[in-house]
Amino acid sequence: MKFSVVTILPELIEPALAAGVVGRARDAGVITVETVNPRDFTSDRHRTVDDTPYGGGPGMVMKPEPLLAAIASASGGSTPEASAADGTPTPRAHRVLLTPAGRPLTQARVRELAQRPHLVLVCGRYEGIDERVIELAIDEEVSIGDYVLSGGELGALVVIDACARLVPVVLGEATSADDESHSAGLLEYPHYTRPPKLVADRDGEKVELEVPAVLASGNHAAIAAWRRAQSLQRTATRRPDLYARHRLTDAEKKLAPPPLHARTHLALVHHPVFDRTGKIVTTSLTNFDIHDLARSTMTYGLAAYHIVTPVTSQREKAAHIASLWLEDPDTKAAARKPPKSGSRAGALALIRTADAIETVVAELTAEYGTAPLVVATSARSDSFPGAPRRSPTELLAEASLDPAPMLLVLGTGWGLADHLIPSVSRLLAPIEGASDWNHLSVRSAGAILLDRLFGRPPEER
Ligand code: 4GY
Repeated sequence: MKFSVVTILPELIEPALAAGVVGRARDAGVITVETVNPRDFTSDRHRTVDDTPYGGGPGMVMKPEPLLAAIASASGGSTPEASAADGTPTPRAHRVLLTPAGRPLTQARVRELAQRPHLVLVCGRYEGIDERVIELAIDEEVSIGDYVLSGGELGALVVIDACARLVPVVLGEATSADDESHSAGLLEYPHYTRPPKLVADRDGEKVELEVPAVLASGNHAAIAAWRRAQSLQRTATRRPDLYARHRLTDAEKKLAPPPLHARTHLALVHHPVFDRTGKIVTTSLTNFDIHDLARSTMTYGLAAYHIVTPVTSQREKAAHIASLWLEDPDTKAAARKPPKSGSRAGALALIRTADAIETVVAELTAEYGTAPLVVATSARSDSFPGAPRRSPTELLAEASLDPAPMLLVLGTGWGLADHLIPSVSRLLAPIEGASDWNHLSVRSAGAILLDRLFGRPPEER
């Protein structure tokens, strides 16, 4: 594979490619790197490559003519394909400009670029290059990240390094590059080597760090499973964006706990909540809230819906409304195949009542053998000051791999009395629209939230 770097600072390129894997690939002739300097394509006495910007503003712009000539010289040929007439296949190189305005470089894009026999990497300097050069002589703009460098050279080096390690070598063992492709889209598992017990100093304190026992067990299946689980866990916590896009394989599903929706419980809290004046009150049940949130609970496949009120007669009323709803033939038919048969018949366990949120927490702890992750929702961003904020994606990433149940707590009235609900350990960011009038009904907010967490995106239907 050949790389031609178009740059007015060729001295930046050479030394960075002399050592390591890339250096050896060059020595072996697997890749070749040349530099082409636009300054060598000037005709004035000062070898000028820049000029002032039209329209004014700071800095200079790279002149089109020397740059165009350098790119043409580096690329060979002037047509994208070989001319079929003489039959000699000499297609022009693929011409890439390094710029923060380009398509983000990913491993998938690197794999595509590495298929090309010849890449021309064009490096801008100053404030930028004349736009017409891009129009005339650039096939693709690539960005190595959302920051601004003083020139494209470091970007070109990144592209060369990432491509070079994928180019198959003629001699020697296969690189570890293909090992990564089957964990594509996930972060790597942690690596260890000897010694098995590392004695070291951490901030003046002597510590002993051991290698995870499974890695020395000789059990290859167990090692592979551990590594895959580590990959999944790291990706979920460090890169929720990558994790959200990852489709779990059947093997990975076995490593992961049951789907989060099936162990998520919804609680509608009538006490302790605020009234409009900030006083702690107990609100009354409303028929709409019970019905609509029950429907949402069912639609999104949650484990149960808990109606929380300290008033005994209100709990009885809730149980009555629930029984009517569950007796409805349509509801019955849908509820006959509950996601997982729990302790009681699935459908009847769908709507439950409790005197306090702590009671629900205790029930779930007993049922699952582990305490639930209690997540509050609030229209006010200053409530639950001690609980870390989570976006739905972050919450999914965090809760999906942990086998504990999740309890989503919705408040009635003017919101949950945060200081009286200490079991809450996460806060979902408020649901906001474009206006600053923010008074969604609890059943609307609940439905939106469930869709953000568990709704299948339209493109997957
Ligand atoms: N980010 N990814 C990047 C860059 C420097 C002014 C145009 C980046 O790839 N290249 O920051 N390049 C600028 C400097 C001219 C290129």
